[in-house]
Amino acid sequence: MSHDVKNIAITGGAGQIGYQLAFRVASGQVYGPKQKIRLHLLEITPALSALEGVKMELDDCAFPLLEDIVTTDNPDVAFTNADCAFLVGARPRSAGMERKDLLLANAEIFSVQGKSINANAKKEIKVLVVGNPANTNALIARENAPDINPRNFTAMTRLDHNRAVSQIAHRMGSHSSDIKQLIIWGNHSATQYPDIRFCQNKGKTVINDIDHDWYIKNFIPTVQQRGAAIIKARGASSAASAASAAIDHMHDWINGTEEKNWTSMGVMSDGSYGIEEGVVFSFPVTCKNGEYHIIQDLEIDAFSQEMIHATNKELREEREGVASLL
Ligand code: NAX
Repeated sequence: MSHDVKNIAITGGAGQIGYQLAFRVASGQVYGPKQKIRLHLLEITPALSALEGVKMELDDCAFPLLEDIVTTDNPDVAFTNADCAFLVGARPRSAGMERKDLLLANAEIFSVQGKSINANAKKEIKVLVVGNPANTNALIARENAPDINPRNFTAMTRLDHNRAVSQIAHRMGSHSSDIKQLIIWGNHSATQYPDIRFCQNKGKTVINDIDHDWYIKNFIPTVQQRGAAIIKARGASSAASAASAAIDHMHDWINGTEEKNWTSMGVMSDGSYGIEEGVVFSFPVTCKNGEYHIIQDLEIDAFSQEMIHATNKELREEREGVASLL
């Protein structure tokens, strides 16, 4: 591992997820225990005072790997020489706001940030979009960064993946680390398809030990609706688990996925599994040497085809909704 300082940008640094993520990144959980890092935290102007408080707390942790903390409301400062970026800050839906308006409000944020990344970040930057609608926001950022490899823009479905792993582990009476080869296909939304057809528990395929009715009527909706269930229970949306998934996503992309396992990442569609180019779609991937590779040639049965089609259709509609910014 190189000993130069890595610049890590986090947008929405004073938000719920930012407040979890910044500390875990600063403690070395993305690049490992030897890599010095510099945090670049971006916020909107009214949140700069709260962001200053986050900076004060980061200082108070005296993290051995943290060289410096930059706080700013200027994307061009935040993305300067960035090695990786977590795009978390986004516009929440306000009362009476249509989904279409939310899509457009966020599209503007991510088009500005895409341009700024293009102009200021390192060309090999790795970008993870967490802010919703994450897949389409990643598409917009990527389309506005023509000088950066489109493969470097990804969206987060790792939280859905981790949620699904945990549900299967509970069902099988196993530990989550025993559960491998699960897949989240498509959009980070209620149309996502959590697929356990290839999933293994301690090296053994689980599908034959899982009640089909439970899989269809309980497991799939539980994973799809988990975000809403957390809001109901906690009175606030998932934050620590979202930050944890963001760390997992970036860690595995940089350092590689574990042997004999894969993960789910929202990545540029390239025709794999009939998903034509033009959307950011969650696929099963392995990562090695800082690159991801979509697992190829998995069999797609009629039910899976239907589910994958539905989530692809939603992503194409989202794309239509922001066409003016592409
Ligand atoms: P918060 O509202 O707590 O924080 C968002 C922060 O972003 C705020 O501090 C806000 O001032 C800042 N912000 C807004 N616009 C900005 C801009 N243009 N530049 C920089 N900062 C900006 O939301 P939080 O709970 O942290 O969630 C952040 C985003 O993650 C939301 O869009 C949320 O929907 C999304 N999520 C995505 C998940 C995923 O799996 N992909 C799961 C968790 C989460 O729901």
